[in-house]
Amino acid sequence: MRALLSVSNKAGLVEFAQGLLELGFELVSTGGTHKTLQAAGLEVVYVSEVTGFPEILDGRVKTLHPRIHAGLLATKRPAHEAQLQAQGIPRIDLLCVNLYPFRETLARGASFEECLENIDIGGPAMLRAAAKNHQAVLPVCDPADYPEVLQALRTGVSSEFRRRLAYKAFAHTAAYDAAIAEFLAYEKFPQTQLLSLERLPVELRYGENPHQEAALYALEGQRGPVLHARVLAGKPMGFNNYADADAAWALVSEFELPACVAVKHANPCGVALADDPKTAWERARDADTLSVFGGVVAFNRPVDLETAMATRGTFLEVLIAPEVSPEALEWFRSKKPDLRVLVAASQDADQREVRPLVGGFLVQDRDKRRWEELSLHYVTERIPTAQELLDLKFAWYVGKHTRSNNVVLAKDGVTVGLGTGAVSRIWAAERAIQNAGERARGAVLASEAFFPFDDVVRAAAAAGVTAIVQPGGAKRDEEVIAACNELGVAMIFTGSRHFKH
Ligand code: 93A
Repeated sequence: MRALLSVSNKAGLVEFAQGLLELGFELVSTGGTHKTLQAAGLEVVYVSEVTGFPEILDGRVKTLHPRIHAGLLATKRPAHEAQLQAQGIPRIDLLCVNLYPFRETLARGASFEECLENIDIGGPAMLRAAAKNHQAVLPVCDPADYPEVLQALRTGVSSEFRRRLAYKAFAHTAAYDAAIAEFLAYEKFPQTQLLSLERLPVELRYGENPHQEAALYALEGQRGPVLHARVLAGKPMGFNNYADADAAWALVSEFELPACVAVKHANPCGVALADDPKTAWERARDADTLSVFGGVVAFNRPVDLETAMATRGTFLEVLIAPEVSPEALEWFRSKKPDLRVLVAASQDADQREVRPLVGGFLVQDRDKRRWEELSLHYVTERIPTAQELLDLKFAWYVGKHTRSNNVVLAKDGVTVGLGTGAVSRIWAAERAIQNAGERARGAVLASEAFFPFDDVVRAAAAAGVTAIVQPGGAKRDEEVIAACNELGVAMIFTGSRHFKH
């Protein structure tokens, strides 16, 4: 058996090569890779000995040779075997390649010439050949896979494993080429905007509705905490599950205190802070016991058995958390076998999000603005109390993650009334107030965009709301402030709008 190794990223290379040697592989490799392996004292053949041709043009031509590509593309069919024999071409059984660091070179602001030089030609050609011929050649392109590949070689390589490696290789070269194309197309485009799509190997049964087909794509270079989350239990994830889990995770990730967010149809229906996740869940559930049914819940703290058991009696589609204890997982598996239990990484790394259009999508930076970054203006005679201020901050975060127009009523770290996705602001407010009922008394109100008139202030004050946060900046701000002063309501302007459509 023979392995060809040609890698830019030399991480884990020596251990991997050592493992291959122990399995009886003969190793062939290119200049730098060869040097690294030889320096580690491993036996390795230089690629020129196979091609009978030197590396030329500063390494631009090293493996681009029929003796390499025939070794990669030959199937196990007798005719192919005979042709290899006739030409004295060695068969390659495993190809380990990772590509010139094009994106990294671009990202560090290198010159145009240097970026061009870092476009790998030979690497993708070999990787694509091996991936096409994965029934005969194992294509390995990610150092993270080395241990699993060695393990598979020791215990037997399944056809599923071969296919997964082939998928990865083509996804990798496709994203690589897309980044190059984008680099050439948009000379003035900020480098950080480079976008490549990768389709994930997740089979969605259908889209938003059963008669729609759907697929899951990731933006390369983004961590996509929900689309890359680990599904530990329950039914397979569906289109709406992903959408709602994403919305819930984005909101719950905003809070420093233990929090629980319940989401229905991409909007929060109950959000609460507490000293522990179990209480946070109970408060979020009780915020709107009707809507939480069939919802998606997110926690920003590990879910333990106590918290898990507190979900008894509420039908939930998805639960997502940074961690789920083994006992909690066991409980979910036996008592709520359909519940999809997800563990996700933190949200912070991601910069981009997309919004759907028919036939395409809009891309934008995520709205990462935090309360601490706002320049708050206390515009009324009365200023909010310390408790009101805490609730205003809480309500503001909820509003930031709720479909526009929205109005959020909150009290003591729990949402008491939510008006979401309304086409006019007063309707959002009326819905929130109606939702809250008696609980509006002593609550605070957040609005993600300004008030065009003083009607929201008057309706809120009549229901017992005592403090308001909104961006300000409307033509009639003076009237709105005057209404607050007349009614004894404290109001803060943030100067920052948070539409979400
Ligand atoms: O310049 S290339 O496009 N021409 C080639 O023939 C070729 N063969 C392998 N780049 C080529 N490679 C790439 O060299 C591999 O994809 C890998 O990234 C790198 C490893 O080079 P070295 O072993 O010299 O460090």
